[in-house]
Amino acid sequence: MMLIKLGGSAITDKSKPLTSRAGDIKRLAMEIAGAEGTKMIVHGGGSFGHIKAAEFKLNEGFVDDSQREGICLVQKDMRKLNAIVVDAFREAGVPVASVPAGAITLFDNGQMVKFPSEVFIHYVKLGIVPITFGDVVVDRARGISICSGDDIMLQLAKDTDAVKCVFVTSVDGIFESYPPGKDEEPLSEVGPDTVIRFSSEDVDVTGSMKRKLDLMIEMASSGKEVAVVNGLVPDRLTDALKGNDFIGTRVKGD
Ligand code: IP8
Repeated sequence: MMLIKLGGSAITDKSKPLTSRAGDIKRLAMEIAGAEGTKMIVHGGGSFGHIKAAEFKLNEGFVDDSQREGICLVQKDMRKLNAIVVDAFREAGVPVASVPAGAITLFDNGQMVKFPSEVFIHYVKLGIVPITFGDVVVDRARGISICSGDDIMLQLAKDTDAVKCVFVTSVDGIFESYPPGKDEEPLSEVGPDTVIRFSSEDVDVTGSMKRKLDLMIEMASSGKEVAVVNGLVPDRLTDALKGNDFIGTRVKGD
């Protein structure tokens, strides 16, 4: 089984509100359709999630009544993006079921405490690819939290027999510094001992590149093959899924 995260930057233009990369989404769905094996798909928020989530300060929890509108808007927009992704998979001939994280996930003080991976496993047994996404979720202590697609990837990696976890982004892999320098080449492999320079500039409502990398290392440490590829370049995802040599970064565990 493979877990694939379609990152928000690969499937949307993060600088323009509610702008999907429709052509890339269709191609990525075709690439995934072309790879043998069972799969679960997670996607990020990009400009359908992060812009309004930041505007309404949803990552601070429910602290103000004015956030009610933000919660509803972000959930609505994420479902719009999800419908675009679902349509692309259906066009590619893949039977898919949409499983919104906001409907099934419980957080407590910013941490995921309940996530029914069993539902996903069940869909896979039926021959259906479950698709979920980063979302606004309820939080026992804070009212609400933003659940990132990366949190979901980690949980599904723990609870399933996935052997491969591929993160699809809009850049060529993981770099030595964040933000990467002009003309900087990605690292072909990173692990717990790789020294990466992080600046505070690369942060969205679900956290920094450092947090994403820590989650990937945790997955790799539990024995999963973890890869980061550029989804805007045709066939990079195909190569990673099929086990070919690929351009991107392999994440190693300890
Ligand atoms: O893009 C965040 O998911 P991510 C989803 O995977 C929202 O971090 C609602 C901002």
